[in-house]
Amino acid sequence: MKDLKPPRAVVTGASSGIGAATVRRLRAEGWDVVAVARRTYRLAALARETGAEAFRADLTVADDVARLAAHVRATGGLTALVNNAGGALGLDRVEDGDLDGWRAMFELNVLGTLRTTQALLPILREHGGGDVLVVTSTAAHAPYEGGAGYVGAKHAERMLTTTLRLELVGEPIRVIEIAPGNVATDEFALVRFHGDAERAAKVYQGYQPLVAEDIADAITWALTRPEHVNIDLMIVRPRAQASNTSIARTGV
Ligand code: 8X3
Repeated sequence: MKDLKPPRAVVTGASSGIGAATVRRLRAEGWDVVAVARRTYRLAALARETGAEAFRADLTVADDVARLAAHVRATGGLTALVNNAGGALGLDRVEDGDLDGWRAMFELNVLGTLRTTQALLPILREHGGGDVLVVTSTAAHAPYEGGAGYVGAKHAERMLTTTLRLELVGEPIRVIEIAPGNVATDEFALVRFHGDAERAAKVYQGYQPLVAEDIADAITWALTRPEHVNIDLMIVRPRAQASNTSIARTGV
């Protein structure tokens, strides 16, 4: 049995979007939360607002993740790791793909999740088990034109997740994948398009996209099922989106 009361989560990518919404929701449900991101000023504001603990770390840096694990172990342990940090860079055809962008996407989405999971999994075991939840994407399930770098990284992250579930069977650890479709957040599309706000806004025009709270809701629901229930995979899209490339838009 998981032994922490209240339960305690580490949420990565906590400074904005789905991560910040998840911190708020878990705190509202009575969880202790360690909110992890690179930007300390945003983390500090979130910590003040929610009572979460802020921890600055860059998940592409091994020493930062080791410090995070040491901190979590020394300050009470862990019930759930929410691997949310990630992102897309560019929307280029394969023939035009930017190698540095692809490398950065693999570093954060794949190796960041791997490194963080490797570092924190032993702490889940020390506390009678727990959850490894990975926020992938519908890009982890099908390609779209211009998406290959992100689609490839998210497919790899998904395979890390499904393989881990196979490897841990029999242990009291659940491995959960939440795969969001189009979620209108402040930063996902803006970062993808290198700060081009007009192009970013177009991604969400003419239909009702998901909001970060919708995914925080799914994450919280999956984490709070009875211990024998493992939500292997939840794909969550806006009603107006039938696939990565089929979106019913009006007025555009
Ligand atoms: C976000 C969905 O379609 O931009 O992960 O890849 S998409």
